[in-house]
Amino acid sequence: MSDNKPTFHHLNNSQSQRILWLLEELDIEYNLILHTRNPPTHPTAPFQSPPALVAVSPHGTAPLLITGPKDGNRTIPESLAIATYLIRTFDTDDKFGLKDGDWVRDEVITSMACTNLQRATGFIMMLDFGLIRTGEGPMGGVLDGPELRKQLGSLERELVGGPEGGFFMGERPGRADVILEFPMTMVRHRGYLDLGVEFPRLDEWLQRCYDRPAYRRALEKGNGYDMSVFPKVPR
Ligand SMILES: N[C@@H](CCC(=O)N[C@@H](CS)C(=O)NCC(=O)O)C(=O)O
Repeated sequence: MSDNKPTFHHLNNSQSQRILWLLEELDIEYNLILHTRNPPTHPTAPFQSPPALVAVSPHGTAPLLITGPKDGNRTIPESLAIATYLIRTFDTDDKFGLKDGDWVRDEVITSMACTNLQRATGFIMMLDFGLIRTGEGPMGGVLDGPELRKQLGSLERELVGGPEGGFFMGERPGRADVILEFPMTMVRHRGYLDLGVEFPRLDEWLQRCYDRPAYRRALEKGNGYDMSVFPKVPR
């Protein structure tokens, strides 16, 4: 391990928090570089990545992982690619089940998180941040609310019908749980709907993630994770 220690570039109030959680769940050594978003008063790039992150990241975004020398000091952007690399490289006991566990289920739920759920939360985020207007045309009313509820309904059914233990992948979080944490935190922090009332099993699942000792350590090591800091534009 000592010859293959990765370096993780993290950005506050961002989806890279879930990778910090994964690093802690894996219980490996890593170098951590904390970046802070530009201030809201920045003339051209408010809340965006600061110059030090832009300088190292091919897409100017976090999360970003630089592998250890054994793996060629390779730069890996993209949450899912980083998560898969970390698990394949360091989960030697197959705790995440990507080798001999139900990796097909993990792939399906990860895909739900990264495609339909991401699209639903992304659309509401654009309304929320005032980037687009809503209610115009028949699809406006579908995407603004019903679509998110449909995706969360599918996920809740997967959770309830899945293996026992409280996480999507059973008794401990899998890659799918880690990837889902961010869109679900967006729903909770930005108040897109009341998870506890509408999707109580998902709400309990999210709390279970937050209660993991590794999750708490990741919060302590990071530099803030509050997705409500971005201004809400009234509609
Ligand atoms: N598809 C990428 C998205 C990464 C991304 O957009 N990260 C945001 C934080 S949530 C970011 O770095 N924003 C700052 C910027 O774009 O300048 C992933 O899954 O990791």
